[in-house]
Amino acid sequence: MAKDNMKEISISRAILERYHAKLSNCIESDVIIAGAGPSGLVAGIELSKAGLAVTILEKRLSPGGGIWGGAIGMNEAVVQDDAIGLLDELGIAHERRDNGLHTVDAMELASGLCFKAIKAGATLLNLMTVEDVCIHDNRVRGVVANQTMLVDSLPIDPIVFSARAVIDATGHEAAVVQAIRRRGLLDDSPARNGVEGPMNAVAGEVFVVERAGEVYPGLWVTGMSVSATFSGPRMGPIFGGMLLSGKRVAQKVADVLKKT
Ligand code: 48F
Repeated sequence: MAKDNMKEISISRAILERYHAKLSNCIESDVIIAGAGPSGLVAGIELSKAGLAVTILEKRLSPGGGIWGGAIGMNEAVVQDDAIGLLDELGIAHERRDNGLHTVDAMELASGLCFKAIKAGATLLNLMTVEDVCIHDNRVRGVVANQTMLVDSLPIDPIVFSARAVIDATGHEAAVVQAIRRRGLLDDSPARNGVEGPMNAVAGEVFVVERAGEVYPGLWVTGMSVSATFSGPRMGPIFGGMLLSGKRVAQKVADVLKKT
């Protein structure tokens, strides 16, 4: 066989073998995080640093969620004082503004969080859409996921990623919570009807941190999924609450998993 041809075969084989090893390894994790936006990535960093095996499943090609576009496509993110310690820990630069606010280059924030999550030990799979949840003995035990390109296009079955804990970090979609809610399994009071409230940046930022937590045995919410689940306010282009919500949920999940 020609030498060039041999090299092409090696390139393809290297990708196939490495990807499948990675995939096979994360079929069973300590924690599955659905969605790689700011809250999911911070949760992934913190839980990996705590020594847990973390898999992050992201439906899009690029992880980073709503960070990349800043606001109306202007790629600066705003972060408040409370979350600056976290940015410093991660080595992400920021510039002070008035009113306790800082700007961060959105490209640096998105790529920095992805980089840190992987360096901390998390496995990040893109193009993987979480479409359902696994429940055994009234506890979430994993998620059902399919390649994004196949979802709604071909009748091809998904696979299951199992875990001791699942975090819904899918943003406004709250995809894992919705999978439970549509079966009537969520304890739904009128205040938890899944419709986000109108914009209130200050209240919203507090809400996503305070209410980040377990919503069903084995299932936690963080970031905008918190607002979508508990009908909290929208909050627009400010990201500190998302980062702190990811940190808070990671602490809660780590506490529970370390005890079990
Ligand atoms: O939307 P996203 O950035 O969520 P977040 O971490 O942060 C919200 C902020 O970006 C922004 C804000 C509030 O106004 O400041 O909205 O709560 O990231 C969610 C990620 O989840 C992915 C989606 O592509 C995005 O990268 N995602 C959504 N649905 C699924 C999913 C799904 N079914 N499976 C896998 N990933």
